[in-house]
Amino acid sequence: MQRREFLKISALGLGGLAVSGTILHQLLNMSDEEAIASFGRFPTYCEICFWQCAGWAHTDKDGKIQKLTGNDADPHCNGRLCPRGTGGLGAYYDNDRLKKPLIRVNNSRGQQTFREASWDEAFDLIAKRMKYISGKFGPESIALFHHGSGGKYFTNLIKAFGSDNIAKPSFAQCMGPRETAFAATFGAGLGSPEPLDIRDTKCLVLIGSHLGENMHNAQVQEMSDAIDKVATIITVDPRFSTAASKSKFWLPIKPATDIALLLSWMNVVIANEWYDKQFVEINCEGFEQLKQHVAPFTPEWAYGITTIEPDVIVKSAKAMHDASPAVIIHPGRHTTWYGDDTQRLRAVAILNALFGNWGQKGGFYLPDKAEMKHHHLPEFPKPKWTWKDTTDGKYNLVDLGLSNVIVDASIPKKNADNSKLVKAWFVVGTNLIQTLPNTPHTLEAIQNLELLVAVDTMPMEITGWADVVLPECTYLERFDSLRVSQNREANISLRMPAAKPLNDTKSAWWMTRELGIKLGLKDYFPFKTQEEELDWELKEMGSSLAEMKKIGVKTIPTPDHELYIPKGSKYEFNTDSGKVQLYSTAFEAEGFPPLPVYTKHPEPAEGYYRLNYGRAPMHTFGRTTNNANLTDLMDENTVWVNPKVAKIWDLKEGQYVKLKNQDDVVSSFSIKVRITERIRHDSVYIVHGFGHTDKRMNQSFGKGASDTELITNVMTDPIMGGTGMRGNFVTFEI
Ligand code: MGD
Ligand code: SF4
Repeated sequence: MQRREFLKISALGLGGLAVSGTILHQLLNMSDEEAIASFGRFPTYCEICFWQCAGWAHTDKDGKIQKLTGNDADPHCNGRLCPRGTGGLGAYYDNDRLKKPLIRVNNSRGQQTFREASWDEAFDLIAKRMKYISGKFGPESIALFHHGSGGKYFTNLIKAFGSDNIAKPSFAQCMGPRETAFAATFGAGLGSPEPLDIRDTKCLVLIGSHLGENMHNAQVQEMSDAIDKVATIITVDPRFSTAASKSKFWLPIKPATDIALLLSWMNVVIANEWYDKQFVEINCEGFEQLKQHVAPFTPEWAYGITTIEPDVIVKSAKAMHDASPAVIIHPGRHTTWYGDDTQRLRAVAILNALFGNWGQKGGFYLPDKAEMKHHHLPEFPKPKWTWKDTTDGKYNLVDLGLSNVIVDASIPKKNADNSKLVKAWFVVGTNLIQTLPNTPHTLEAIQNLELLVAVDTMPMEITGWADVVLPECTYLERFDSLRVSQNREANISLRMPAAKPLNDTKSAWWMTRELGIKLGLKDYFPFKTQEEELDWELKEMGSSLAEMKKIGVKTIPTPDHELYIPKGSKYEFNTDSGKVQLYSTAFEAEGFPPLPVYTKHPEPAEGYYRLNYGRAPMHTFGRTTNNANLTDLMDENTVWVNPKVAKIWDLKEGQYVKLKNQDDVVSSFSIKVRITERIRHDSVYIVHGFGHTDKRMNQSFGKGASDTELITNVMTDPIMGGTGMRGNFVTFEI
């Protein structure tokens, strides 16, 4: 399988879908040179997913945006946007976009009875209610949920108002276990883009990471490079993913048993002395405890749990050893699966450490990041309490807000101290209804609020529950903060508008300043325009807005930054001891197992199948499923069913069924059956983000099924509070 073929497959899915006759096709027909020569060109970075590739928005002679292309100087994309990014124009041209501020006209949330309002009226109402709620319950009772660029500005506003109840679903519903586990082991989380030297690796292990379908641009490109250079790919997945089809080893593991496999790999690596003795001796602590701990976890033991044959466990471990230190056990992103996720990710971190791949070519490189100066702001008031004070002393290893804890803190408890109650939500760029598991619980919290403000570009489900809806313009119509990202070389990227905002939409930067002024917080908003602010920041970094408008991306390498450390050298890790903690003293101090343990998880009852879910390369969560360019490529999800299961249920390819979960929750809409050997007989698989229930979204309403609706069993991670979502089982309603 050559690079070009893998990229094509991962970009369009195994079906190799045709795009001819679509808008996307016409846009793609224009070469970059033609576009640049004839049209205007504005730098941007993509907001269609959070990889944030930098590119150009091209406009025609009438100033209409016609095409998006990648910026050659950008290490996130190397000049090529993925299909979603290229189709990002569909977000701008979407007729269903929110067009004006909306105010609820009756008191019943969930009934979409809004009237249009002016920005001034909307801000007046929000400011008045915020002051009232703050007077009655304290400023801490105002919480913020956010995802995407606009969140930063609202974070400043909410902090300036006196609350630190701020959370992103990309932590407790996504990367939280990974970041907590790597911080406990190596002293720091990994951040984004993860510093993985995939292009030079000799062995890449994907354990529950479906890179290629999960389209993180440069990582997919680097994986293609690695495949070209004949790297060994090892994929552990109950589903035959696109990556599995490119792998030397595919381990179709029984779901929920990954920790057993990881422990067994450690057992084999230590028993055969396949670990990096020098690195372990100089840079790690707790090796003897680890050795004793994993001694019983033989491949034969793991076989009984994982269904992976002992021989395959040994051979795949040997392949990692042979490649080391140029080996990567990929840490993944969406890691909230079974509630013991931080322990699973600790096992991933430890296995990486055993191969001595830290700071090594083909392993983890040491990233560089530009230092950014911010204009001096007055200090934020110190809140009297935060979400952490509502958890009875839990989650002490976590600093970032947990969205699910803030939801819990919004529901008054019977016979409990309700002095720390959240009473208002700002929801910026996140569709909490589809994003948080256990929707009835989210709705119960919403019904207890005194104010819900939703800031969105689309009439997504969450906006239907809001009291005030603020329509943000899309990323192609606004400036935003500089993208300052870690990479092999520190770099920054500019986003500027390529066109005026359509309708009466505004940027989040503008909204927070205007609202801040109404709240008497003007000192926190020293710049009159975002252009002024960007120019000030860029000049502090030795560039300027004028320069960045021309080049879009600038590398600002830190002098003397080293990408790798010499083999055999001592490195100072940011843990208590300065060493990699194979045995976590931080976990021990909090009463958690200092070494990862395997616990058995419930299995499906007869006639039920584990609900597994993931991504498709042409969509990002639910945010793209109304984008006409992308629905041309995929307009509904399907439920993957093993042929054996299809036979039992007499299911036919293409037939529509409803899914019902273990708590008798039935999907709102029917979903098409896809019969395939690529899924195990004990599971089904659907792509997340479909099954929208808001009729205002014409492309996506009623298309496919929502996995979130069916996730009513949430297994909370005791270490970091993440919401494990893969312990739900479904059956068919035909
Ligand atoms: P989306 O559903 O795409 O993802 O959760 P979210 O970030 O909430 O919602 C994005 C929202 O942002 C949409 O309402 C969209 O219209 C809006 N939006 C898009 N662009 C803009 C913009 O420029 N400005 C503003 N203001 N709004 C904008 C993602 C989260 O979901 C994550 S990170 C993960 S990994 C989890 N994945 C996941 C899963 O796979 N399955 C289930 N069941 N739940 C999951 N929850 C988590
Ligand atoms: Fe945009 Fe694709 Fe890059 Fe994500 S990977 S930022 S969708 S171009």
